[in-house]
Amino acid sequence: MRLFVALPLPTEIRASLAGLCGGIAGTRWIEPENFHITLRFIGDVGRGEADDLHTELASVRFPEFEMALSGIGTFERRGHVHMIWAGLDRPQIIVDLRDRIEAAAVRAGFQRESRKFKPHITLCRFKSHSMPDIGPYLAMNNDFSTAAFAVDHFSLYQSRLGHGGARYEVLSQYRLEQRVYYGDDAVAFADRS
Ligand code: 3AM
Repeated sequence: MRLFVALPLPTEIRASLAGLCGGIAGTRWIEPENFHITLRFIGDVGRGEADDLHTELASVRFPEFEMALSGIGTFERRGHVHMIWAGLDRPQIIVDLRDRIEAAAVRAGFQRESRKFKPHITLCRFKSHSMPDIGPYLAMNNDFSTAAFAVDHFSLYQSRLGHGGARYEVLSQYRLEQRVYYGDDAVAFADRS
């Protein structure tokens, strides 16, 4: 099983992202149902490792929060743009959540991830030999943003690689801690015990 841990995105947010997917020839855009924010790539594991990971992910405590998507950008590899992504308005909270998930993965017996974590939503990827001019696309979509939305769970995904690209299947969902609201201010978290 090829696994990863990610935040799913609401339907209306994925619809907004789908509006960004066009206008560059010769690239493969991510299918709207596949948009997500990867928190931890796990890789190929057996049932035992997956069970241990699931147990530790279920013990993660982190308060639910709100965020919006904001901006687009690129990642480069060996001097070539290799993907375009959409960004987030609160990257630090995603980094904090990913740190809890990283700790859970390490408790489950996985090696600590050494690559720097840069939260993003992949929109498309390029092959290095076919790099179109993406300047106009970036200029046109630079001010992309969405309304804020609630993040109340994260998910364990299985990636199945096929001819038409990867298909993602949710294996399990993990609820974030609910806030208790007194008036307008969230001052405590619900005790789920
Ligand atoms: O969220 P995105 O689409 O950017 O690129 C893969 C994808 O990222 C990444 O894990 C996500 C779900 O497949 N990925 C694939 N192989 C990886 C690896 N060996 C990897 N991330 C880190 N190391």
